[in-house]
Amino acid sequence: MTIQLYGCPRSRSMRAVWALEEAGVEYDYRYVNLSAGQGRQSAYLALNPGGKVPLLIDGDLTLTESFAICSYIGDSHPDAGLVPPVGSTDRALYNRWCAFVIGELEQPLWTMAKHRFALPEKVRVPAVQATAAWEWSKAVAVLAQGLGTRHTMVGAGFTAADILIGHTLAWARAFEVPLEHANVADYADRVLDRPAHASALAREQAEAAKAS
Ligand SMILES: N[C@@H](CCC(=O)N[C@@H](CS)C(=O)NCC(=O)O)C(=O)O
Repeated sequence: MTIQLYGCPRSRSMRAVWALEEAGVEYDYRYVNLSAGQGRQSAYLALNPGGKVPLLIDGDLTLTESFAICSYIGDSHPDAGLVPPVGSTDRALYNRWCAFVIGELEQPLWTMAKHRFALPEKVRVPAVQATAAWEWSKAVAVLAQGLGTRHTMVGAGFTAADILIGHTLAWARAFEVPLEHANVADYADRVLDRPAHASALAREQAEAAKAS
């Protein structure tokens, strides 16, 4: 059965679509128009009670969380080399950097987004932007140090850790948040220049346009 990927342009579903494109997997894209509230409609909540994207369905498996989805795509398509082998040092480091993205790197950007537009206006706190910028500086400094002169974040080649980090750096650029470190900026240019990233962007946009 063909994989179904539920997503929306300019969201974290880009990570899952990018991984599918890197792995050369065929998939049906299901557009969830978040701004129109489709993520909160009962049909979608029945699939994902969290109401969020990305969501992947593969046969009996229904999976949320971009980190888990990217790793699943990599594990189930080992030839793509998107995840290091289970039990290896590189797999441990891969898990470390993916968890760092979710728990540390993206959090200041998410705080900025929540207090700029995502939360109801009455509970937004404009002053938190400066705190989030400070937290971003700390997190991106850790990334810069871990990256050093490496070409990719883990092991010898491109992995889904680069997808999660690359997407988050593109998110920072979209928010006009500086990457602050030359090695991080060069790395972002490099990973975002991959053909699979361009295909993923084009697919999400085309599917959204088709559904509108
Ligand atoms: N931790 C989740 C976060 C998913 C998430 O927050 N997705 C946002 C879009 S980037 C969403 O669907 N928001 C809709 C909502 O909260 O109603 C992941 O990494 O997949």
